Amino acid sequence: MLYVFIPHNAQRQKFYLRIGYFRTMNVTAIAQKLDQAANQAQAIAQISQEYTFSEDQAYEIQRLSMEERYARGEKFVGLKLGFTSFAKMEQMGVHDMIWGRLTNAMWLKHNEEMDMGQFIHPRAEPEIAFLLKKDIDKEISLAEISDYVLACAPAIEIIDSRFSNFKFSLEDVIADNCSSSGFVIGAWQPLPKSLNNLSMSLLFDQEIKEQDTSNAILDNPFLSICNASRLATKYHQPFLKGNILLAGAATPAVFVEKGKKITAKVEGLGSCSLVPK
Ligand code: OOG
Ligand code: MG
Repeated sequence: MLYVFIPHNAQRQKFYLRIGYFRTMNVTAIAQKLDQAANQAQAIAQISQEYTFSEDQAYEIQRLSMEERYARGEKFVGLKLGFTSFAKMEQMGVHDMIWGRLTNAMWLKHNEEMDMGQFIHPRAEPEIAFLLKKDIDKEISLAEISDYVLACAPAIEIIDSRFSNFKFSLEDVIADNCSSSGFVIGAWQPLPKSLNNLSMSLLFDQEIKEQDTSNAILDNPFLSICNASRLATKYHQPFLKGNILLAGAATPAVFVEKGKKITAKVEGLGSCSLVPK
């Protein structure tokens, strides 16, 4: 006769939790799950609730989840940085710069209608975008920026964490391609000598929801290009002529409201808008 001890519920839960820590993670399966969550606009539980995993593993999950998008025909168009301002780090409780990949399917047109049904709990951020005029294959310095960057523009990023309640660890959000889900870029402007001390604001209809200066982005938005060049090189991500970069939000992100036109304004660069429907 074999007796099997089945602990009562609470103990059993703890037991499985402990096994979870040692379970080997199937990065491809997790990447597919995240991709599906994004594609179907259905939130999922944080990966970190089930597994302990490293930043490098998180970037590998991100890379694999992008493969799913590319297989459906989406094209890589550039990079984004996240948590380049203290306002964003404080809002999300995450204190390290992160980077993600943008595709053509995320790129909305100025004044385009944004279908709320395609998002879980979208938030908007005021950003600055850059356009490359030359392939970047090394870490570049501030002095080299005008050799590599053609133009800049005001931008809105729409982030939409695939995790319930927009809650995540650093590794979770990296694996989730840094919550990337949409963006709009205003008219390209020639690169000024400095992008410091420019007022940046996010409006819903006429109401200013958030405002700060461009210095909130790494003290100097041009540093986002240096950082993106370093990260793209480190992770062997091609970052080429014609690609774009979103430098990271200058202010906390704001939940999008149906019917309220979103506008980002950057002093001297103009504005761009989206209409959530
Ligand atoms: C992560 C993305 C952060 C930014 O501009 O700082 C980001 C998130 O907050 O969900 O895009
Ligand atoms: Mg952003």
